[in-house]
Amino acid sequence: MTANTSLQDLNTRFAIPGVAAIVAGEKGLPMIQITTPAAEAHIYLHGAHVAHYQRPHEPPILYMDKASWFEDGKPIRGGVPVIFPWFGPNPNDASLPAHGLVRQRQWSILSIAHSGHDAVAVELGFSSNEQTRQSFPHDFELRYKVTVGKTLSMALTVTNKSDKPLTYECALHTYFRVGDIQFTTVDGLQGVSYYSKVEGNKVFQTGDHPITFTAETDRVYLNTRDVCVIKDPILNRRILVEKEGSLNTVVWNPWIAKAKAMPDFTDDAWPIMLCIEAVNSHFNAQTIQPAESRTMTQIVH
Ligand code: TA6
Repeated sequence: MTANTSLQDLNTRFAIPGVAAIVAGEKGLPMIQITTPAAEAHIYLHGAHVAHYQRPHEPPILYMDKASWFEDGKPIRGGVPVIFPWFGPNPNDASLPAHGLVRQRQWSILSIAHSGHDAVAVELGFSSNEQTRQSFPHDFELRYKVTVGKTLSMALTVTNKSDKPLTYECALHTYFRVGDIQFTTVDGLQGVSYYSKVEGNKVFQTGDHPITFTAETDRVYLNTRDVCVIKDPILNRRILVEKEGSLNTVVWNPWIAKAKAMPDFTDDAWPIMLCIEAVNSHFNAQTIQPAESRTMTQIVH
């Protein structure tokens, strides 16, 4: 079966004329192109990766690096990486990819449908298989519902398909486009404790002021359900980042040295991106019983 045939087949089954089409994206990877009066979006089947989200008369909301890989077996740098079943390096095997197994694998389209006024809901699926069981010996099913409209809503549901409890970490590792990180602030995490990965994982308590950025910032905020507000005076906008079913929020900017050290990250791009991530990791890893499902959602306003 050729790539075009499979695109043809996917469009026959899921396309909505003038609203949703499956096309060849970067490096020919299949991509769902969503166009509505409220917003446009691109979702790659590779990693179920939301790569683009933009509303009329506004710069893109998500950051996508020009140097990003778009290749099987490699993560896309930007947009919304879907992280499961471990966050960061694998605790037992450093040779395994950071941030889990599913962001580098092809997901299936389950449905594409209108959702309310001016929105479109795309549902994608991924299930455990022989390959995933080699590095994560559990049976699971993932459902990822992305709703594109005036807001961008992303809901990741994990179902335990085995006969024993399933413990996992997960994250929606969202890269936002900002005008200049040096003038950007983040409100909403005042008073929340965090540990800083660039300060020896020491724990700090945020004061009653917004977060500002003057160096590499890589923080895991603990036990917080708070809404974050990215205040961007350069692009003259505020982005509200709401979440449900997540107890950690990660705030990350690589700054100068780390940006240079990443081959798939443009050296001088660190000022125009900021990650605000909905996460369940470490002490907030999730455990679900056989046949149980659990959902984590991030909503970008
Ligand atoms: O979420 C922040 C973080 O864990 C950072 O430590 C940094 O490694 C970032 O993710 C990027 O990870 P990646 O595997 O996408 O290069």
